[in-house]
Amino acid sequence: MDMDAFYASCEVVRNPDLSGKPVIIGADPKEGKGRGVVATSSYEARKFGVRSGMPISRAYKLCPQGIYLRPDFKFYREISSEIMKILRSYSKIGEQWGLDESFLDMTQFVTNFADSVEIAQKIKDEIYAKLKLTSSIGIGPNKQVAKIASGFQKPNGLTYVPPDQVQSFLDPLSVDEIIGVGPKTKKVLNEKLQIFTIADLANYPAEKLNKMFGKMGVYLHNVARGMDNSPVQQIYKRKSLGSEVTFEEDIDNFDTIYKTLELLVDKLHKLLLSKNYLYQNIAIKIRFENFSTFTRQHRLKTPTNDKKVALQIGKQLLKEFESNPKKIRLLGFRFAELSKAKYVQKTLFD
Ligand code: DCP
Ligand code: MG
Repeated sequence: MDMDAFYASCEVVRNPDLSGKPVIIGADPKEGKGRGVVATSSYEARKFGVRSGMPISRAYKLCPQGIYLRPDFKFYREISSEIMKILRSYSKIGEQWGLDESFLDMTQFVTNFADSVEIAQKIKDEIYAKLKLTSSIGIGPNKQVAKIASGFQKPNGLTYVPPDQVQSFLDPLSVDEIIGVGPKTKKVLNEKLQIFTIADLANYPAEKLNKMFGKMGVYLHNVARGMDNSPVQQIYKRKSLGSEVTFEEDIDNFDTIYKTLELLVDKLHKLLLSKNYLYQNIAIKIRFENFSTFTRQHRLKTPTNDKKVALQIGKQLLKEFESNPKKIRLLGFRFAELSKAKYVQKTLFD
C-alpha cells in the first residue's frame, strides 16, 4: 500500500479548498528564486511536469500558479500513524517504509490470491472513509511484485498480479521500477549493457551481471524473473535516519560545512539514541552550485551508537571535496543499516 501524493493530500484534507488544485509541498519558491526541492505535489501539479526531488525554482517555472506549502511533518506523521493503525487491523505482519508505504503479509488470511483483492478494496475504502485520503495497493506473490503493482495504476489504484502473470507483468517495465535501481544503476544498465526493460534484464546472462554488480547482480537477475523471497517483517520501521540542509547561499568555506555537519550529526544522533538504534553505516551527501551531487559512505565492522565516530567518519568522507573549487549548495548526513540496540543503555544513576 502506498498513499497517493501523500504530503499534498494531507494538506488537502486539512484545507478542502485546495482540492483539485496544483499543490506543491517543499521549499519556499520565492517567486522562482527559492532554493531547496519539491518534496511532493498533487496529481494536478504533476500535469505541469512537477516532480519530487526537482529544484523548487524549476517547479515554479513549470507551474507558477501552483499553491506552494512548506511541509508539516508533525501533521503527516499523525495521519500516517492513523493509516498504519488501520493496516495493522488487517494483518499484524506488516513492514512500514517511510510515512506512506507499507507491506502486509496476508498469507494467513486468504485461501487464494484472489481473496486478497477484496481485502485490499476494504482497506482502501476504510482509509478513505476515515481519513478522506486515497491510496494505491498492489497485490502479488512477493514484495517486489506487490510494490511495483502498487505504483502501476496510481492514483487510487488496485492492481493484482496473479503468480502466473508475474513475468508478463514485469517484462515491459523499465528497469528502474525495481527496488534499489536508482538513476546510477539505470544508466549503467541502459548505456553499458543495453538493458532497458525488465525483460532485457531477465534475458541477460546471470554471470555477466554478477561480474558487473556483485551481489546486486544476483538480486537483479532474480527479481527480473519475478523471484523475491524477502519476508515482510516488522524489524525496523526505518532503515536509516538522515537529514540535509540547503544553504541560504552557496558556501565555499569548509569551516561552515564542518559546523553544519556537526549540527546534523548532533540532531540525528539524539534521534538515534531516543529510538535505541545502532548504526553500521554512515553516509554523506554533498551538492555543488551546479547541482552535481556526490554521496560517500563508510561501513563499520560492527554496529555502534558512538557520536564521535560518526562525526569523525563524516569529516573524513567530506575531506576529498575540500579541494573542489565549486561552491556548495547542500549537505546531507545519514545513519544507515540501523538495528535495535539489544538492551537500553542505563544512565549513571540507574
Ligand atoms: N518525499 C520527499 N522527497 C522525495 C520523495 C518523497 O520528501 N524525493 C515525501 C513526500 C511524499 C512522501 O515522501 O508525499 C511519500 O513518497 P512517495 O514516493 O510515495 O510519493 P507520494 O506519496 O507523494 O506520491 P505517489 O502518489 O507517487 O506515491
Ligand atoms: Mg506515496
